[in-house]
Amino acid sequence: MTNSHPLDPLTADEIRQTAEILRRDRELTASWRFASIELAEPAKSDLAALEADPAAARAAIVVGWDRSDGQAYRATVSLTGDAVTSWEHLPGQQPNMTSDEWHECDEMLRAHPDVIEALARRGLTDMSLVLTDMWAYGAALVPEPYRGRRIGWCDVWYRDSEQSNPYAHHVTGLHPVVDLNTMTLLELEDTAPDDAPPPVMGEYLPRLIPTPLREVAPLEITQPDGAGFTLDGHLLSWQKWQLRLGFNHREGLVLHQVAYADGDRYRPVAHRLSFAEMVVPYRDASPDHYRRTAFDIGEWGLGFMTTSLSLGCDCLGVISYLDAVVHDFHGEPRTIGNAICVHEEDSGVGWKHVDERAGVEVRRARRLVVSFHVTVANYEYLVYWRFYQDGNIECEVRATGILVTSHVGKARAENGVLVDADTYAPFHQHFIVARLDLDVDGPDNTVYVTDSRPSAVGDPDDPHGLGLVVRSTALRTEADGRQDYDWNTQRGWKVLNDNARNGLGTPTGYKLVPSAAFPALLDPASPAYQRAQVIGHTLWVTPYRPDERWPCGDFPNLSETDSGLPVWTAADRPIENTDVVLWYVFGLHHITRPEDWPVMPSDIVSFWLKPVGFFDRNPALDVPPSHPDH
Ligand SMILES: [Cu+2]
Repeated sequence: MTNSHPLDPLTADEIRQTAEILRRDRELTASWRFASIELAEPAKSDLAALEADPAAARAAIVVGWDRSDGQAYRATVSLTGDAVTSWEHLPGQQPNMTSDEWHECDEMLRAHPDVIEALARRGLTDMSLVLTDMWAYGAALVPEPYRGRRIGWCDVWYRDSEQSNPYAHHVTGLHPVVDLNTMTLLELEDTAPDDAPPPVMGEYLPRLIPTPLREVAPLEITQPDGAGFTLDGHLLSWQKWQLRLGFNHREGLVLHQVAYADGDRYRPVAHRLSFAEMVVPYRDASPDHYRRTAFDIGEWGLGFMTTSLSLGCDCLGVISYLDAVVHDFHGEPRTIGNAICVHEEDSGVGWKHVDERAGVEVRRARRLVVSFHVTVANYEYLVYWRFYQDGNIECEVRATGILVTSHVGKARAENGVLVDADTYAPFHQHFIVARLDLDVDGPDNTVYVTDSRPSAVGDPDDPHGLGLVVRSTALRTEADGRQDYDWNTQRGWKVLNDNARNGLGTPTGYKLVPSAAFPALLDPASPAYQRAQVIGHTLWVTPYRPDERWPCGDFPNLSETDSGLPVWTAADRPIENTDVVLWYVFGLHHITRPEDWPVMPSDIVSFWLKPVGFFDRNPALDVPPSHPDH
């Protein structure tokens, strides 16, 4: 029997109970829809007391709306108290889109006579081969008569056969605009009515591709004595690492209370690590693409789109899986089996030296991997958090799946690349905002920007100009905390605890090693930038506030401006020697290639958190040697 913990995600029963309490106490009608139901996570300051209390209170946060008038509300529901404890009207806000609406919209459009007729004009008559794909978009681009309503716009796709790639043939020029509350077609844009999709090879299933499969030798990972980690409920322990796994509809996997054992105590490294937003502007201004600015976390939710993993395919070796529970828009729980994967991996050589007398001394490196996979319509994001024996934490993201394409027609050919016959893939960017609530040896930390600066020839103390100085500058307020990467100084950021000292007498710390960072390359006046001003900097630093979770605002769906980080940080609050949260913006600057078609080989990006003076020496000295015969 595993004890529950105040940070454990809501169970299926708790989700059901939350919906029932809210329906009962607020007398909700049949037109009510649940956008999100999640654990009301205890504030950091309350956690210790709650952990010690077996009857600790549990609560849920609900966001929903009434389809009949479009009004949205946010509620807190006490599960232990069986009551609604807060109810907030959210005028002018659109809660996240739901996959139920996406499916309803697809069904409605595929049965709509105007859509059927528009497709027939192109020679496309089998509606079972049609997929319509609804996107959310920015308020500034919604046609004037529909402003303020819950609006989606759609692509129409046509597949060759039942099992064919649904995203192989874009029906270019055809875009339904839909009111999602009345579920009615408002407009059917049709700018290329006679264009039949060209023949392409857009398939990836073995039986549909024109190439025989290559031969590969079997490769199996075995751990004869089982895995080296233990998973007790949501508490994960492996060698010297310990952490707690969380999950919600929006962030998907959340890592809590990450700590490293030093002697007989666990030293905190991070209180909470997650992805808080993903912004994907497509950089093509043509009628088929100008509305494509996806907020995959704020509009759709990584948790809602998490897919089940399969052994031997998604993860290799001795695996433990955790299920996750989300819900539909009626508040009914939905369990995602095998949503989170935990396993160990060999990671090559960890350290090595060859000495004439002592001989070869070498250690294999091992890492603990916690991962989940997300399918956002045509695209996949695979997220891996990796914990190493030397104290490093690596966060890797793989992007794969099917590119968005259109037929060249009116497309702006300079904004993308040809990937198949008359088939063009626009350039785009995937900005991911990682929310890193580090607690290095406790909550009170200071972030320092580190810049490497060379000496100049002629310095009396350094006549050959060889010296390199690393200047560390404390970030004292939120204005300082807006940081951009600088290649010329190999800029990085250290999170130090100035109240703690290592054995060398210097503050203990972790370093954010920036990689996969790139500039927004968007005019700040553009509607896309206005909604996601977070992408204007590589790093933002804020003081911890439990309710500051979403960098582009609580409700980026159909938003006009970014009501998150730019608004919070306008107060320019102090961030020195306090509980800091780092918001790191990284991702993929996706200049599409023919090789990304018909299914994209994983594009891989990552960033690292590395100990810097957290330990007195290499903490992996105690890793035992492997047996050479194995
Ligand atoms: Cu991409």
